[in-house]
Amino acid sequence: MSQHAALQAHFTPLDGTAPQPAPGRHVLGTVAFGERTALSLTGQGYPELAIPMASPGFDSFREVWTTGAEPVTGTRGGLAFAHDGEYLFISGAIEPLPVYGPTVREVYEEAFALVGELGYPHIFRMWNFVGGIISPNAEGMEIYQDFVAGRAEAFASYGDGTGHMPAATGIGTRGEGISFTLLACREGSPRHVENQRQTPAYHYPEQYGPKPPSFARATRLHPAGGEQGDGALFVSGTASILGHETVHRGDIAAQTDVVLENIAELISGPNLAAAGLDGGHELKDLRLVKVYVRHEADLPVVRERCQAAFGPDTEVMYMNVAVCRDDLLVEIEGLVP
Ligand code: 3HB
Repeated sequence: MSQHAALQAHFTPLDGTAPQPAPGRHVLGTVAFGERTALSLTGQGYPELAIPMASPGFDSFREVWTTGAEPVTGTRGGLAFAHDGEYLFISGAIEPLPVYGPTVREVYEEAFALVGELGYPHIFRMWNFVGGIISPNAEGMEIYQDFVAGRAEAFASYGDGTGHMPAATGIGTRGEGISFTLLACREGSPRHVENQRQTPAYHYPEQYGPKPPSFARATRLHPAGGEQGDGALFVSGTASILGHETVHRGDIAAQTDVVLENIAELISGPNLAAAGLDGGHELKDLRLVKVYVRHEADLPVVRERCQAAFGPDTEVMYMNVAVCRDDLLVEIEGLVP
């Protein structure tokens, strides 16, 4: 993130040792992409969400969010949180259920209520980890659609609708149950960005499910007191979708190229200008990239294309999990600091 921003993130190995923040930095929260499923306040006080996303040949790692101020931490219901006066980190976990919608609605509403109560009204990034994402629930509905419906109901009572939907990822895991992490701020102002190549997800037609997914393609965080271009640009999970349709079914190389082109367009000057934002970026500016690959055997092709597209300073982690449509083979997210 920019030198003005107090919020930063990095990846560390998942080797059992606690992350050591740099002098003057404090851990706000972590996400462990490993073998376990758990949500807890660690011995050091901050929340850690553990998600089963690791597998042989792919990466396991911890994502560590740090700030410049000492955080206050706590738990409430199924939520664990930490906040530092400007940034709030919340993680939540829902155990495996036959049907998720009503519980997703309840737990996300709890999280949105906490955002309000603690005084961090602007959610700027969410990650949703959905076990069995394209499997049916006990009523035969795809679990992703079940999840999306519950989340949409929760979002209906948060803010005033589309303008407040943050950048997000909605991705499969190698376990069961649903968990999430959100980041919100007090004084800063997030600006949500759509992609001129893609239909806004919240306007998807009904063929994909009864409710459209509640997220923006990207969010730029304008930190309190900063200049417009100071804030990080958070890029949502991006797939091989043009308009609202999956393109290049069954062709991993072509899907990866479309994903990279979609992100390149999303973060480009002209696309940001269409959202009223200044600046413009290239793929090599991305950091903290996560690449979700549906089929294990596709990893070499995806890796080769990503290595060619990203810069030498781009950290890239690969995971072998399902994506939210059964014809999507790869999804990529990241941020521009
Ligand atoms: C979501 O439903 O939050 C979501 C799903 C995706 C990509 C990004 C966000 O496949």
